[in-house]
Amino acid sequence: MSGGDLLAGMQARGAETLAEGAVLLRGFAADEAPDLSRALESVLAATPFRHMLTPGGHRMSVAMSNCGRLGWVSDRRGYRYDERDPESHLPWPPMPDAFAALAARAAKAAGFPAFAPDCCLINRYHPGARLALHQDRDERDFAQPIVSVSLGLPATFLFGGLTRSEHPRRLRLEHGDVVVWGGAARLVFHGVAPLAQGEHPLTGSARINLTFRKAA
Ligand code: MD3
Ligand code: FE
Repeated sequence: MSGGDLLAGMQARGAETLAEGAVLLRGFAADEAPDLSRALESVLAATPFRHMLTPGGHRMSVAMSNCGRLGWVSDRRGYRYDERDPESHLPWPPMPDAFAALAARAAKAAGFPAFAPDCCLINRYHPGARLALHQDRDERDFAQPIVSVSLGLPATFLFGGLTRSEHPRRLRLEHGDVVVWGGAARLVFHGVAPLAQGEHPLTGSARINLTFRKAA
């Protein structure tokens, strides 16, 4: 994709380029956050948050669930996408229309008009929860972007380079912020610093992050 296409696809207001391929849309989801939260409640009624194990046997501090045709799972056997919730053995709940529509609209605003995610990984952070620096590389096609939506308490997002040794930049992500990670930014190392205490009117003492992926 050319820079011209990227600019043509952007909204006139609110799009900020963090690095080549990484577009921050501040507050993009703020107005619809209550609708997203309601849809999320019905997903979680079917497939509640759980703390997965890393392949090394550590319990993740971030609680996770999924919706869509595929869900990201981790256990002693490794990381992978699976069509079923390993707890219930049932298919993951379908992606709510409001989720899919938001992800497509954000991707389009960042220059990816054809993004159709098949997975939404739902991450819940309580104070102290963190996500160590990692790359997302369990997906089939790295030409597909990842769209992330932040809800509730703010977090310090860590945003490194293509090697683990590159010192990460810190970026505060707030309620309603959406980031589209495509192009050269798709394989950067990233993580989340331990969440600070707080209260948010929509999510209480939690931060929720939705990451939309085209996994298959
Ligand atoms: C940059 N989640 O679920 S969202 C993850 O806030 C994950 O819960 C974080 O990293 C969270 O894998 C960060 C921002 C994000 C998500 C995916 C990315 C940034 C990314 C993939 C590639 C590059
Ligand atoms: Fe990630």
